[in-house]
Amino acid sequence: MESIVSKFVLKGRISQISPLGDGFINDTYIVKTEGSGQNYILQRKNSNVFPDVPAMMDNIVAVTDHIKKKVADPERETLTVVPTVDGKYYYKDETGSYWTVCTYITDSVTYDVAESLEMVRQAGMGIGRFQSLLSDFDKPLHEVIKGFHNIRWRFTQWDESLAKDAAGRKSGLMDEIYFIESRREEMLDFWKLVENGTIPTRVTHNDTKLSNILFDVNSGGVLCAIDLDTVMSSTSLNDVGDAIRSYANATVEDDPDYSRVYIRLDRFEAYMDGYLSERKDSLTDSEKEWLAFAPLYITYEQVLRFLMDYIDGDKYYKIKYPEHNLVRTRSQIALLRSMEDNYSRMQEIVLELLAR
Ligand code: GN1
Ligand code: MG
Repeated sequence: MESIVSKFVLKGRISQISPLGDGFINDTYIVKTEGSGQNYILQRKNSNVFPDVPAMMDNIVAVTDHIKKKVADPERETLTVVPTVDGKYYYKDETGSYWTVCTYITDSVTYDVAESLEMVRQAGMGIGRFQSLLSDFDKPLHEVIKGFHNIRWRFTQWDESLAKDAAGRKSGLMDEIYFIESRREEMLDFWKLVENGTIPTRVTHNDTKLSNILFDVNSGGVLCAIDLDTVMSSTSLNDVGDAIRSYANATVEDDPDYSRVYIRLDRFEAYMDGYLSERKDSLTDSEKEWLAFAPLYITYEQVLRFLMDYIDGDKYYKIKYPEHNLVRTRSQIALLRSMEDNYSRMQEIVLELLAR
């Protein structure tokens, strides 16, 4: 690994390289150095998930350069990608794996479960600010994962996956498959509004779960959104929806005790409050109208993706035990049911916040 790190322009002498975090997709390491005060994040990007890493890094560098020009502290308020000695933003090793490095932002921390309402509110502000900073970004972005949050495309994959039944698991999953099918039209109806432009397309993060937001250890405030792998054009509603999916869940997203899974409306409100304090004046009427639905859409998509991966034989997400994707599926179904039960209250909360 040291020989890989040596391909990048790092300050200081490498003293330690160790695994970091719990990402579902990439392999992440922290690289500690001596003599420079600067540590780094090294990642092996998952080429199964990201077929074109150079295009992905193009997106990330363009977006972070844009943000850096606008913020007070460009080293802490967005990621800094570190180039290789030959001026690229990735290194491809002999086995074909792609590696990237960015700086480790000191005195920063991430969380898997929200610890306070204020933290949730800060995170809402953080994503709102991320979207505002990129509202005038006008370069085209590569579509690094085809149809990432496009449920029409997800259904195409889903139908193929069911037809193939690669792992022979389908027959034991009738309740879960029925759950997906019974909501297919409702989700497509929402997506049609994105397709026909009623809901606008913007630069979005697309993976706004809690652990992808960096907080300042000392102030507790949000520093920036990290894991920019999926920065693309989509509806901003997805960023809000995916955040609520993790911030407002009373427990972790793969809790096997489904009785612990439900949407906390106080956290939903705190997140929306923070988000709207940044974005209220910039959202269109259609975005405001569908804001409360966004968490249902993205949680549904997540159920479909976890279940599809289980049906496919666990090819996409890293798993920690054989039934992990099924547990994730069922846990997220419990969350979606809770959102459905509370949907009218969620709509009221959004209206109250917009009226303030
Ligand atoms: C993945 O990369 P990571 O672990 O932050 C996934 C997201 C899912 C999430 C579920 C590229 O996110 O879409 O919502 O797991 N990222 C990709 O926890 O598929
Ligand atoms: Mg990711």
